[in-house]
Amino acid sequence: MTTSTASTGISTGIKVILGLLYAAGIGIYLFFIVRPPDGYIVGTVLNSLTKEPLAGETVFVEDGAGPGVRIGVDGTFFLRTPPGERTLTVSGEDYEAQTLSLSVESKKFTTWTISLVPNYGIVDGEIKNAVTAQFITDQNVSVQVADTGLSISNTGRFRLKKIPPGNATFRLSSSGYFPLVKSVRIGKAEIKKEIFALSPELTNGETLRIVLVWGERPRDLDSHLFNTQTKEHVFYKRKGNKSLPPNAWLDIDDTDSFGPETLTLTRTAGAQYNYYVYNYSGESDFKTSEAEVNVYARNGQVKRFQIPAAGFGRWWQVFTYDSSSGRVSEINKIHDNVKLEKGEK
Ligand SMILES: [Ca+2]
Repeated sequence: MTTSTASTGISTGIKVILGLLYAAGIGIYLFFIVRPPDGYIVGTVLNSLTKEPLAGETVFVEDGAGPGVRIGVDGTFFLRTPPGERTLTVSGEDYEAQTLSLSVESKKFTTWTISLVPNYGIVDGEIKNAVTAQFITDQNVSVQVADTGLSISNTGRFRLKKIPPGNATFRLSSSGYFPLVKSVRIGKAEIKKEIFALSPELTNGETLRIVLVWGERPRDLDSHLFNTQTKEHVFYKRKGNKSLPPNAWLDIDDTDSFGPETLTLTRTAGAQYNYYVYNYSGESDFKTSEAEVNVYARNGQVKRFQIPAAGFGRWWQVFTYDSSSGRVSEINKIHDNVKLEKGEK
């Protein structure tokens, strides 16, 4: 009797286990049979700034239902997912992650285009000859952005992406031109146009070159060079002369934003000069002009002046120049107390 009861207990246990296994089998079977087939999401990931697909970038697309996918080299992706309301997360190292909700139907393709906002800025550079204001198209110019590893070699124009927001230091060089260093202030998710005006090396008679560049506004800034002894005044109305007095010449007067506006001096005898920039069009404040003056002597750049952050007026008094010593002395003040007209020639 005792053995029989024990035997009955064991067989009942086996039956329960078998029953459970059977039920589980049915459940698994039903899950696969009854569950509706997956749907598909086909998408393209764009850069919100350039509107171009993020080709070749490392960007992941996930919906929480699986491991997710990485976008392809053409910026597109294909994700198989259970049907229903899905929340996609799209993320990449250089972009703000984005989530979006969409409805996926079984066995159907849902197409999406997603724009990601970059965490970086883009500089569209124009490389010009500072004396002619023409694009340098006959030879490559090397462009490097300090501390970023970014560089490019190009003629005429270039586009550099992934520039960290803040102040970027650009270094440009090309045969026959003085190397140029320029600070560019760039914001996150900003495309900024910048002029890079390279000064040709000075030839025999030339002693000093002054290159003015600025931003989009004001449209028209003007260079003024004033000889304090002879009262000779070189500016857009009196362009001067290289080989005769005043031995200074306005190479280029730019009137439609960015510059370059360039002056070259040839005088070697002792003379004192004042150099000013005037906010001619005046539709916006000098301090926001991003104006910059580069001064070159025979051996290359001797000074770089950036528009002061303080001051009020339409004149920027930049520096004085003593042609005997070759000394360029900084003034760098914005004010209105300039009367060039007195005694000028
Ligand atoms: Ca001008």
